[in-house]
Amino acid sequence: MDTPILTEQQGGILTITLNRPEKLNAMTDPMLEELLEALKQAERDPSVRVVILTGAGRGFCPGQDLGAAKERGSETGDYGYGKHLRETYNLVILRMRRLPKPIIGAVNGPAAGAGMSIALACDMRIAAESAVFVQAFVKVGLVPDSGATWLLPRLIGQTRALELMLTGRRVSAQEALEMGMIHQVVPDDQLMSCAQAVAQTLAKAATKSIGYIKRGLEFAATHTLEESLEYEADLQDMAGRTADHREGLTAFLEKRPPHYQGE
Ligand code: LHQ
Repeated sequence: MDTPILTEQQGGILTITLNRPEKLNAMTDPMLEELLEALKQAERDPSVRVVILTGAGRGFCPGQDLGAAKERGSETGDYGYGKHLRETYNLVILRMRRLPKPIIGAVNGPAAGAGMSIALACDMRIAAESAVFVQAFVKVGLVPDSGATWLLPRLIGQTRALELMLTGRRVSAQEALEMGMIHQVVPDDQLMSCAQAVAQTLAKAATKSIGYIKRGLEFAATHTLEESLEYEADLQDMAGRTADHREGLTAFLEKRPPHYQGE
């Protein structure tokens, strides 16, 4: 197999491309390992301000490679899917949600099963017109995983999430937009330029502030208002001490655009 994950950095934008186009980028162990490594590198490297995640060819990601899953002996029960999830997908999803930098999912084609979960774990989702979203798990006798049970109802509500999970039907990019699952639908040939344009704006933003916004929303999703007010105050303490906040204030008072360094 060729390199299963491609990475390319231009300015502050790191593009991670799932690269197994002949199988719509179905996930294998090496892909999951390399994706995790690329996310760790994005976190470590201060020059990375934004991540774009996309797929090579006509697919985004149809989830676990079902051929590989079968080969590993799932039918005889000597290989546990739970262990596999805990050691691979779960780490990827947590790493994405906790990355203190924005991730834009440029969904270029089918996002199914755990591949849809990976799209949902991005902070923003821009989809090509021809992309589809599929809660495929039920179609192969499995359950939504890789964060789908947590992420999808929060985006589109329990009623719609349950319907998609129970039927496993294909949802077009347009319908996903109407449901509030994604942020934008664009013509196929404009997907990457649109994702780049959003990324360029975010790459010039106050990166620490964005990291704290992600943390605040994640915390609030599982805590009370009182706890969230406390957490907001802690985050605001930290944001208030950043160089970018000082620059934001100075720029405002000097009536000029701010120049954020991500510090
Ligand atoms: C695939 C796959 C695929 C291999 C398309 N595998 N080849 C996590 C961890 C541990 C254990 C278990 O589960 C999980 C979570 C999961 O992700 S389970 C859910 C796995 N995903 C699915 O069930 C989705 C299966 N795929 C589809 O439903 C369709 O392929 C979609 C809707 C994604 C796209 O449909 P089409 O655009 O009509 O394309 P296609 O079906 O013709 O697929 C193109 C090729 O990609 C084809 O190969 P071929 O050699 O015949 O051209 C497919 O076999 C291959 N492919 N998904 N998951």
